[in-house]
Amino acid sequence: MTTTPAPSPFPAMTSPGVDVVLPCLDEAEALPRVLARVPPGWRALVVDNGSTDGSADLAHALGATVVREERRGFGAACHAGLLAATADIVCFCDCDASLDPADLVPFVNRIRSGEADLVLGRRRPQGRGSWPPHARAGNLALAQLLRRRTGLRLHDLGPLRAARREPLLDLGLTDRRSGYPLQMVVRAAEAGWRIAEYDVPYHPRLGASKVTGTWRGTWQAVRDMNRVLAERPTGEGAPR
Ligand SMILES: Nc1nc2c(ncn2[C@@H]2O[C@H](COP(=O)(O)OP(=O)(O)OP(=O)(O)O)[C@@H](O)[C@H]2O)c(=O)[nH]1
Ligand SMILES: [Mg+2]
Repeated sequence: MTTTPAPSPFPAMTSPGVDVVLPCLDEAEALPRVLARVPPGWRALVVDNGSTDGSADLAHALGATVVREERRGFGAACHAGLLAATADIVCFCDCDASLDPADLVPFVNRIRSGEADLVLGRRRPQGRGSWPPHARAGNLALAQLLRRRTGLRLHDLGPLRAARREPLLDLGLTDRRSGYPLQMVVRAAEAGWRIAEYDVPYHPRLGASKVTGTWRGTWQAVRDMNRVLAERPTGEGAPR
């Protein structure tokens, strides 16, 4: 960074901890690898979304805090984790080993230093199969629509991210499916948050694909995202 950042518009932080929300639907294969990569001292909050493969018990046995969310949906799981979090800084990371929770360390440093209010990981595919072409193209188109709507120049709307808990709650996010990450960015941008992007490696997931690798999942995600982009600005999330 070469410029002096504007001061954070939010109140000073009170707790030094970090909670990492890990939405989880049948990710027993990936959980050991993911949890082993959570930085020391941070709390892993695995939000079990009705798994039938023993993910919840495994996460508990591996030392994670397990939150149960019966309502299906990526957003439902992420939001349950946000509500269960208590640390000043909350991170989000998929639980399929496609992303590395350790990559969140610089994100958190940037939030903590007050240089950014929301930090997003720009996914950089590693090897074949980590990010199918249709998903990559869809994501790029979405980033362009986002630019038109908010003026934000982002390359990705990836799930690896960090922000402060209370301001995040103040955004009043309502989407509980695939539109959740997009709604977070749209509302944060409209509330004047400083949003930063970091390159992060993106690996082929462990376990069976549920969204990106299936037509049904992709179609539903596109519909959810379009609904978010059609929303009128709410005025929520502005600094108190
Ligand atoms: N799809 C989906 N994922 C959920 C749900 N609840 C929690 N998750 C978790 O959310 C994270 C992201 O979902 P993924 O299935 O990896 O979605 P994706 O990365 O777009 O696509 P694939 O990796 O190809 O399946 C994973 O850790 C899932 O286990 C849910 O109801 N639906
Ligand atoms: Mg995935």
